[in-house]
Amino acid sequence: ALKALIFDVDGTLADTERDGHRIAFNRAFADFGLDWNWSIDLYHDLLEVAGGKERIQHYVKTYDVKTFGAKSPETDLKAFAAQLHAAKTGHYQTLVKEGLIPLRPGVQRLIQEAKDAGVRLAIATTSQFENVIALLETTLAPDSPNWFEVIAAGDIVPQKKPAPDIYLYALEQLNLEPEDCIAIEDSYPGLQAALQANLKTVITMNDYTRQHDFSGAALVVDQLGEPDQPCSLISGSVDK
Ligand code: XBP
Ligand code: MG
Repeated sequence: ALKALIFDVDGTLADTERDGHRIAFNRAFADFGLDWNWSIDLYHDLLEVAGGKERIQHYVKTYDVKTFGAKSPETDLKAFAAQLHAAKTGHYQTLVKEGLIPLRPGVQRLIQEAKDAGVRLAIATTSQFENVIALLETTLAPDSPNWFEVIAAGDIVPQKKPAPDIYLYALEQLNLEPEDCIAIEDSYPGLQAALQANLKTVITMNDYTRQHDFSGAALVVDQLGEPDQPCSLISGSVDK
């Protein structure tokens, strides 16, 4: 029987990337006097690399950015990315707390129904812990972080998605076997992480992940659905 749902955050609970993380990165770049601008299209490509600090380093290396460290050229890339990322986290929190990033359809309903049915709740995300808390408090309910027994986030494991580490950590903290749980994800890297942890996975895709390969998912839907806004089934079946 199903004992727990393990949720991804970015792209799954809310569309946080385009109007949240991306804008926050750009604001941090401006703070540091950098002329970098992550457009919607560029950010689509950059999303291949999970984790904000990792994404900044990937950008500098892959796009041959010469101007990094405008105000601190002497620091190495990893340290510089960490400084930039700290500023980005501040901007992201501001955006989230302004209420500009709503939950996706069906998320509130599913979490409430699971809670009422005694299904345990957990989170497994690449994002910073404090970003997850801000999003939950603002969109779900002020006390909603307490609804989740485990909030596995950010740097708590060394290897980010698509590595399974964050899911393995969540399972260990829940003290459950993968067959007792379902993961809910939106992206290819997230699906790989969950599948490698032997989790049955439901994909709720979005505009940034529509083209991803979701082979191996138990179910793929376009969103989680509300009574007046049913989801469209893309592949899989509910009794799988
Ligand atoms: C989410 C991410 C994150 C966010 C930024 O991936 O890739 O990196 O873009 O988060 P997933 P931080 O949904 O698969 O967990 O800047 O807080 O790292
Ligand atoms: Mg995601």
